[in-house]
Amino acid sequence: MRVIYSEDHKLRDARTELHAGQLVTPFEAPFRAEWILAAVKEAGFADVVAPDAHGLETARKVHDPAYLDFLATVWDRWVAAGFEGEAIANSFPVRRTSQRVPDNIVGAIGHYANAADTSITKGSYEAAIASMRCAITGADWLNAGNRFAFALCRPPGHHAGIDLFGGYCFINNAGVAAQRLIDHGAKKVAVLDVDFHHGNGTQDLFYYRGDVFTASLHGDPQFAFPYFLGHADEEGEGQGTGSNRNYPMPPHTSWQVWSSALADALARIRAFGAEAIVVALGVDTFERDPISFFQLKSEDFIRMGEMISAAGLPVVTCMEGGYGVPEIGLNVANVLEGLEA
Ligand code: OKP
Ligand code: ZN
Repeated sequence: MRVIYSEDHKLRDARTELHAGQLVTPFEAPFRAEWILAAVKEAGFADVVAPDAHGLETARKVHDPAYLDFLATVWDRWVAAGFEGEAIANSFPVRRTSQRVPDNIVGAIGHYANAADTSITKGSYEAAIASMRCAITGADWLNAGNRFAFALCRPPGHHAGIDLFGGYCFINNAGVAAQRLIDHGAKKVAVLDVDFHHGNGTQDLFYYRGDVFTASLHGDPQFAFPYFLGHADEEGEGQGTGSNRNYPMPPHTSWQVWSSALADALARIRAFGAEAIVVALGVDTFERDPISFFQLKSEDFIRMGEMISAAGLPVVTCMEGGYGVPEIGLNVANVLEGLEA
């Protein structure tokens, strides 16, 4: 298992998250990656490397280039407007509104936001680029003929859509990794999203494409973020018809129920003909995660890795969510151990 990690994740260190009507210290904070790295090393995964210095070529194939330009410049534009707080979207193009991009930075940030929970700060873009580079470097480890890589991505990516940020995500790392595998010759790949939250961004990237199968196991959007996508009847459209699968599950879902959804997703990934799996790994399915409502226990994450490994495909794992509790590191290490078992 090659582990890819960049110190530059620390550049993403917001002071504020709009949560429950207050500006709180963000759940998605630098300690997460530090705890996960420490636990992964502690578990014996010692092959830790820095990512290669990739540009935006791959990201431009899954994101709107104008959106990537927005991400690169939003902080400077916010500061130039004279604002002193962090950049938070508060006005959105919703039903029956124009979808043209406003010149004004407050309008532009609303245009590109899918949630107001993600304050943009100095360094957020640079950290997102470093995170994306970890994912590409992980994909390239598979392209070189290896079976397993773990991209310790931070900030996460699976809520980032074609031209949308939010849910703590800016660039869709798992989506970029999938594109990288395709660009290096894979005909078909799968993104398997086991984060507690629906991978709405990843679904958006590939919804009309037949070369990337997307599957997501998550809290039912009737009750959980991202609320507006993730239902079981979203199956892909056009060339992508049948290439998206959602497994929304209710509060208190335990390993027994969750793992049967995983088994179904893996069977469909095999039937699709995927040559590799990109796992969007959130460990916020853990029973004590502070913002989620599933009931997985630490030992369940070993079984999760074993089940994914049994599909017999190369696997690049990209870090997504998992918050607050010390067990996030152990739970990630358990998945990696299960993969290699
Ligand atoms: C990102 B990932 C807490 C709930 C609203 C959205 C959660 C984003 C989760 N304020 N924030 O999928 O773990
Ligand atoms: Zn999550």
